[in-house]
Amino acid sequence: MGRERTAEAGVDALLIVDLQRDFCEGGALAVAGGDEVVAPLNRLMPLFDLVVATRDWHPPDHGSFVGVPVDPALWRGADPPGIWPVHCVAGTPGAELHPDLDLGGIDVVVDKGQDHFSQGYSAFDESGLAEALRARGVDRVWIGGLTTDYCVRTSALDALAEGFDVTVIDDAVRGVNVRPGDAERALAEVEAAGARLAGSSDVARERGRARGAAGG
Ligand code: VGL
Ligand code: ZN
Repeated sequence: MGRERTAEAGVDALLIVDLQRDFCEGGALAVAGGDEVVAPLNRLMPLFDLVVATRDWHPPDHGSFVGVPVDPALWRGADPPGIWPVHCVAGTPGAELHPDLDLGGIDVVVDKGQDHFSQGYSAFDESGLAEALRARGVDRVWIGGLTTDYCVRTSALDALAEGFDVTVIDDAVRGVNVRPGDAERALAEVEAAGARLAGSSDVARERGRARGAAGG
């Protein structure tokens, strides 16, 4: 069965958030252990009906970058502009998906963060992703990637708000931790908002059973 499952059956999607060079070792906004999420996510990809990868995909003068002047009246979102080093500039090596990520396992790549006047953290912000997932019959979303306290957090909260059943794969995410504990607090927050937290081994076991039962 697998990929031709229809809307009534419920399609399960894996959402890999911003697993890009700039968030990994040697990158412009590297987070501790960023590279470590590649292996578990590669292992999980074949167990899902649909795999979506997002890319933070900023213009070179994005308002989130340090030193870029932004009219505060035009800026949207809770975090102020100008707080991040230049990162994930569209088309540059730093914006590429991690070189060890199994690109062949990814069905759809969604670029976000192009709007000059917002952080663009969420995979669901003006990207059409919720509609695209619903059009494919997706009702459950598993989320991994980078970073726990920003794009994973915001994407998980928005996925819940869009009505998806959400699981965050808690050993397949890593945080920036601008303040110590931010990543942990972000996971607690998404859990309190209705997401499930699960480790990648447990997810793999569950998924194996689900596919076995579906004959896929
Ligand atoms: C992100 C900081 C700035 C993320 C993106 O992908 O979590 N964090 N831009
Ligand atoms: Zn960004």
